[in-house]
Amino acid sequence: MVTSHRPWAEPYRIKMVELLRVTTREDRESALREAGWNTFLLRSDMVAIDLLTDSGTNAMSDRQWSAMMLGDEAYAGSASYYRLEAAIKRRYGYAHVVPTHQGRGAEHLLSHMLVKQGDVVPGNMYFTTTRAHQELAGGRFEDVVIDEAHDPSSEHPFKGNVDLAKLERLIERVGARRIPYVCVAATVNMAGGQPISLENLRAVRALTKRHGISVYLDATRAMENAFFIVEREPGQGHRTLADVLHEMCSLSDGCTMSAKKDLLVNIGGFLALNDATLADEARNLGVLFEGLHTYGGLAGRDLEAMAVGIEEALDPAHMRARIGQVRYVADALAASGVPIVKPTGGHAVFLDARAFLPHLSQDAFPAQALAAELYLEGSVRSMERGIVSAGRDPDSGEHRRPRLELVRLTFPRRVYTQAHCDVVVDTVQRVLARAPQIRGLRMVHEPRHLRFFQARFAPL
Ligand code: PLI
Repeated sequence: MVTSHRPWAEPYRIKMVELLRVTTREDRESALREAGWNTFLLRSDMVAIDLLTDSGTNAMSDRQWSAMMLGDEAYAGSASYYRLEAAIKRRYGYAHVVPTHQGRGAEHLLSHMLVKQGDVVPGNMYFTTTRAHQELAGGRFEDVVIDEAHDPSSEHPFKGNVDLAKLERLIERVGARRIPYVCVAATVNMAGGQPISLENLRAVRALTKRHGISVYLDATRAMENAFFIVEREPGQGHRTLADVLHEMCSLSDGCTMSAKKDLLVNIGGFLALNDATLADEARNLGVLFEGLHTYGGLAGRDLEAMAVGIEEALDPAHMRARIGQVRYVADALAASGVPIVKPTGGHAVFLDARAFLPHLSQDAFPAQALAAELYLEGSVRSMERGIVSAGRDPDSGEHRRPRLELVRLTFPRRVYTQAHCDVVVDTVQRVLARAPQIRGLRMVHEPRHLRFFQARFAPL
């Protein structure tokens, strides 16, 4: 803690700044038109406060930047790989580490190895790239998260928990042989960055073990999940983040990881596993899709930055400030009557677009329209997490219709100041004040894969 009188303050000071461009409303109207009302298609130099994602948008420390100078750029056997491997083994505890260019690289390797045509992969709510790779490998995702996760007003402290009865019924229905593994995300991004409890993770492990089913963790924001366990779970308050993280990983057979989140870097990921045969296969497949197993599509310097990031991210002062900033914005919004997902998760504040724009049906893409309005109003970039992100059902071809129709304000780590946060709150409040006048959108271009990234819209 920086001072003893506050729960948190940024445990760093700023050594270099990146200047922002000031735009007019006319500039933003024309930028949004060019972007087809999709915030993913905006040029970032037209955005002042970029809350699109916390992925790869973190500010690295002076220690990470200096570690990059030690990057060993050897094609094979890079010393940087061995330093990263040691850091991952120490903190995550898995036996084998295969670096990948980012999280979806690890998801690709895992799905390719384990998912066969007709398989079912249960998970605590879907994530876009994770499910896409399961489907690409011939599998089908089945949601086994607790019902509270789909209810933005539920204050359940662990909305990322797996519904054990749903999982058990699924195993009975399709048979354990059709389930290559259970995919457990910590935290659950699409539910609002909601954590899973240690107790639930232990129960998932026990249940799947009885049926001989593996568990793979999506550890992308597992350190943030560990923070919530220490903060909220009975009997866990005395433990360190590192200790809890280690136990979470010990309850799985491996993990996929997007280091672009928890690990405070701009690029990187890994697949970690305990099974030696599977690890050999992953290293081999990695050569095809990522790069040799000691660099995985990354530069040696990227591996160094990740290794340092692991230790910095486990510092409790870092995590208090990180989660504290997200809560600061969420609490200010909630206090002024803005409908948000509760409780506030780790990486983002999620606006409930259905409640924000009750006059728009889901076919008018309310969350997409709200994200566009936030940009027009205050040069704040956010992301749709609703019907557009959910995509189409591969069997019926119809839109999937998630109950959650959300706009995500995602906070990059160590990037924005409290004044920026105040601008965000002010922007959302202004849009809320004119919400009844906001019109919906229609989709005029729909890409086949992960459509939310590149879809284009026009006002109704
Ligand atoms: O963007 P990648 O390929 O490094 O990672 C994919 C990925 C996997 N799991 C989870 C929980 C994620 O949140 C995730 C990526 N998330 C992004 C890009 C986001 O904006 O949330």
